Amino acid sequence: MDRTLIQEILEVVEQAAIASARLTGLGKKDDADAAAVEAMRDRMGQIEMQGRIVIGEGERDEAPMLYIGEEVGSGNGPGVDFAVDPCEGTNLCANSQRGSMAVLAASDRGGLFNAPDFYMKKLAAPPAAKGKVDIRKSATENIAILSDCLGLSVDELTIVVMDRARHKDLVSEIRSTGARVQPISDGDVQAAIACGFAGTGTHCLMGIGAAPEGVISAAAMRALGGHFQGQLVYDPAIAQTSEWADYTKEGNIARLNEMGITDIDKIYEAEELASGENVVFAGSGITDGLLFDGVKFERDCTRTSSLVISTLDSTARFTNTVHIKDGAQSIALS
Ligand code: VTB
Repeated sequence: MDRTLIQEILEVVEQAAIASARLTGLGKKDDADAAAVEAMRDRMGQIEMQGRIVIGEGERDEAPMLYIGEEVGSGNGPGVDFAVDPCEGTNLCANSQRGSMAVLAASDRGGLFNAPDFYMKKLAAPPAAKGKVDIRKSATENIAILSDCLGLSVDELTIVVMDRARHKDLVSEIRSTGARVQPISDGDVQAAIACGFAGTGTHCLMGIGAAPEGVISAAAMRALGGHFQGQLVYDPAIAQTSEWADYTKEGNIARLNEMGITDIDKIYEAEELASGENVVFAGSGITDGLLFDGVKFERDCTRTSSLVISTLDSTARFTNTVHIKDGAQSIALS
């Protein structure tokens, strides 16, 4: 991968965000997702690369586009692996709530963990706490470490947790330390990455979300130097999700084994989930969020706000783009 790819990747997430944003608030999450998928795939097709989807919309037989293993790009140029989530937070987008975005992670061939469609216990924290907090420790211990590393009292810390039944005990424990809990209905990628930046008011993400999204978060946090660890969850009694109503622990373990994952309790560091020599994360807001705004449609232009984090040049670029419409007459400064 080289730096020219950064601009192309930015445009990929911008186009996906614009396509989804047209369906914001219509209550049609599948349509919003499909629009983002199509736009993302179209723009990827214009890139001079031998691209491959390693995390996408699902297996080939269940997803018409951006399925796992699909080749994208012109077919010439560098080999690039992609983990994509064209509309991360489809419910947020469908209900016009904060935090929905088009995201992807890219790396050299083999540089992204092929995460199964499982759940993942996650711990994300700022760079100052990297390697000091640990997913093996209790929430109480990690909160004390965070307070120390960040120079904040415990009651100044905000810990984001997805609002799910499975987190009842975790939330009670966090509250018992005096730290503040911020529940989110969806969108743990944005919450994880927000931990990487001072000033977002988000200090830590704890709890269980989806594994594929964990890889995208890990790529961003690795490039930022933030803390991210993940551990696959295979026990339906822990995941407590209706998605797994017909699944058993034994069946899930067998599925993992079939995928070649035998060390089922392994704790993955960000550098293992996103292990490539170079890693790029890109996200563009569909709705307004913690890190950037959503798409704004105006008479003469469409505005997008995005973030690209890259190890290629050690940058995190916040970009506002004005996409000028045909026949535009005047573009306001902001
Ligand atoms: C998780 C989380 C995502 O959806 O995938 C969640 O990682 C689904 O979790 O950010 P449940 O199955 O428990 O509802 C998101 O919140 C949005 O895609």
